[in-house]
Amino acid sequence: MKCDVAIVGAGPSGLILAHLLRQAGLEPVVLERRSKDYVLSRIRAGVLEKTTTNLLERLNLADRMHAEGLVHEGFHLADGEKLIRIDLAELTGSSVMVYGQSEVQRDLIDAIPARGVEVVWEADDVALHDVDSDAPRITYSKNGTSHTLEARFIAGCDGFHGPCRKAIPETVGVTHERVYPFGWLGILADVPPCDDELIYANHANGFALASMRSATRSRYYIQAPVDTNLDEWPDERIWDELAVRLGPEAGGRITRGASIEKSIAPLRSFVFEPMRHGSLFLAGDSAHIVPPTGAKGLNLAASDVTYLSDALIAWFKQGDQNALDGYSSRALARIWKSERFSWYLTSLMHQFPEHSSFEREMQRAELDYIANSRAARESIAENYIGLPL
Ligand code: FAS
Ligand code: PHB
Repeated sequence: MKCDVAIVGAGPSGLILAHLLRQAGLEPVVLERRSKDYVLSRIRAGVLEKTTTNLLERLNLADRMHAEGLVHEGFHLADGEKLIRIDLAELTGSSVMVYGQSEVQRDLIDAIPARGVEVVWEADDVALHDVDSDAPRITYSKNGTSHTLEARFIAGCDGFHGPCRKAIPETVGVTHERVYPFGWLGILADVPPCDDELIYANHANGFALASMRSATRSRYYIQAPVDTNLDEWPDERIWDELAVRLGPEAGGRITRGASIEKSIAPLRSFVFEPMRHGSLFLAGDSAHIVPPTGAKGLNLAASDVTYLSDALIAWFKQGDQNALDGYSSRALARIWKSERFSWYLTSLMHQFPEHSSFEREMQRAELDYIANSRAARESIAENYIGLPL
């Protein structure tokens, strides 16, 4: 089988890229290890920057998002005593969209048949070959039958654990990483949110986040050890802890109910460079990971594939090599600034085992400065809505 661009991974990176290339008349093929239902079942990001919503509008796939998504013009930082509102609208004139990644994936997947996007679900043993040549290929198996997919380019949209980053020789790639000494224990529950906006809380017990998926479905997180045994965290214990960590104002408004999903996710900052090797290009989590504190993961995937699709289309349509040659450095410039913001907010809002009373006082002073400085709030706001492409 032959195609223009072979895309490994049907997460947001892979599917948005596939739709963008197809919209330009190119022939991508997506190879996804999991089933469609499995991909749809994953609970992940919740906040979309204009970077992402603009892409869905460009693809004419934004109708349900505008109908069901929640436009948020602000969010709060909680310091254990009070809420500090970051007024996105007043500080930046912009906003973010609260619309779960699962819903983005559903919109992308539902459009596959009508748009003629080819996706091979449950593709096993994906292996890349000759990526540093002009004729790269991918071998894989499906239902026990072996296949070869020839393509002019390969897009590695296979997330942190996929094979594409590993296809770049260790002598070429450079990795930058910070693993945090804690994770996020998340729950999803069909109860109304405790506030109209998101609340990120710094508390002596640990970080907490009050988020949502709709006016009737809430998403909460608490900082917890990565090796936490979820059996030791029945719902009531999580609700009790959230009530303490979110502070007296918001904690008192929590509506309790049975969790419909409960999971623990590790936190790391990670960047791999370069994001290109020969005919292989990396996009999304295959090249970088951010702690979800800044709500950047999905949105960085969107900016990567904005740059990459523009460059691939320019190559196929005008033979322009420059945009492809500049892809890695252009994407990394935005990635590093988002890595910084995600690291900053994670460092500000979480309790670290190695912190002394001095570092804890630094966090309190930073929060007090933010509460009393428009300039500080404006900096946070412009990063949270997403820096320009
Ligand atoms: P993804 O990981 O989403 O997709 C990669 C795809 O490649 C997957 O479908 C995978 O099955 C497939 N794949 C992997 N190996 C393969 C192989 N060998 N062959 C074929 N296919 C293969 N971001 C936020 O902004 N906010 C959040 O709250 C948030 N929460 C998260 C929680 C968890 C548990 C995780 C893991 C991530 C979270 N993220 C969050 C980040 C997340 O949203 C990512 O940024 C986003 O999914 C990135 O999209 P992709 O780059 O497409 O990678
Ligand atoms: C979520 O709703 O899952 C969410 C929202 C904001 C974040 C992280 C996660 O920063």
